[in-house]
Amino acid sequence: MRIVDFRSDTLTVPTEEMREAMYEARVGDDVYGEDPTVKELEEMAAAKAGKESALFVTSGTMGNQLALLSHTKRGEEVILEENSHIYNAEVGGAAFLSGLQPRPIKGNRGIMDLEDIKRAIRPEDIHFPRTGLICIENTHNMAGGVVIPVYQMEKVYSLAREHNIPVHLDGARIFNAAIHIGCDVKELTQYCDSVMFCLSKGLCAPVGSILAGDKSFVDKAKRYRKMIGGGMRQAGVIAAPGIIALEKMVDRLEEDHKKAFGLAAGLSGIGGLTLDKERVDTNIVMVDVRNTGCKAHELTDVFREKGILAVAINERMIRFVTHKYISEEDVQYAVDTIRGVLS
Ligand code: TLP
Repeated sequence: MRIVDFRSDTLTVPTEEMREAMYEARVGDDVYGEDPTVKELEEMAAAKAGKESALFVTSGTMGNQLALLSHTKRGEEVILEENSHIYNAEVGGAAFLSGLQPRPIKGNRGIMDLEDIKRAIRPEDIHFPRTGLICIENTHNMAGGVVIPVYQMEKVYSLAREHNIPVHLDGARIFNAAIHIGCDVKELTQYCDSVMFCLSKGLCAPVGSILAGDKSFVDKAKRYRKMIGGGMRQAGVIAAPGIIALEKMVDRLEEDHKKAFGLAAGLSGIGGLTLDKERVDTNIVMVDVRNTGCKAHELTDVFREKGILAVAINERMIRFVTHKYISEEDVQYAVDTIRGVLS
């Protein structure tokens, strides 16, 4: 059976070139700071993000959690969007690891209103926790791959600066955002103190993410990485495909966006499915299935039987993510199959 797997861009496997680079990678013990390939990746990643320094970490979750640990003190509050990955999908790590109290704000398609952020920043009072950090997610996953515009990033950053609060950017898919805007990724990352981005999603590396910021921040994060067991030895073998990811896989994200627009256009013509195809910014398509009379997971179960894999994110929404290993023909096949199921 033909399988088209839209569950996530994390499903991308390394390319042949990446596998060769893994085989040939020069390695050393990275805990001793002696792995040349990791160093090369970290230097390249810092330069791309326009930051002084960068750290190679095992996952996006680890990168975000190290950022929380490094920016804040226990008992502080972290302002974040209520559907953000850090708040919902990192196993409560903010509370468990950093001792933080989350202060979620309801966003509009993932975008937090500046006035809401202002109101959430705690004034000095013996009763209140201090606001230790503001997090932004760009692109916003659960809002449907929405791109947070540069001006919004700038506004949040200048507000945070007025209050001496650092800003962390969960940029798991920040290159998708930059490609959508048509800007260099630095235009976005200039408005944060730290950024995490993933090499293992649309960029196809098998593993790993980057956490970037100024040197003192990254030095701190490196100690925490060691503490939580993320100090890696001959990590050059997994850093090597990361270098190819940054060098060669960023521009092709545009293709994933085109496939997502195609998918959205196709699905929006099917009775019972609700989505605004104009609102698909990047490689994620969220479809509301309420009007089919079925629950999202019931539909994903039926789709699966037909070889179309997607994720039910709640009772009424299904998420489709496009990536390198889904072709335009696969998209058409999926649309036709889903139309067949629903008719
Ligand atoms: N997202 C995954 C799942 O965890 C939901 C996916 O399939 O989209 N920030 C954002 C915005 C993310 O979307 C993700 C992963 C992460 C952080 C965490 O990255 P990993 O999976 O490498 O820990």
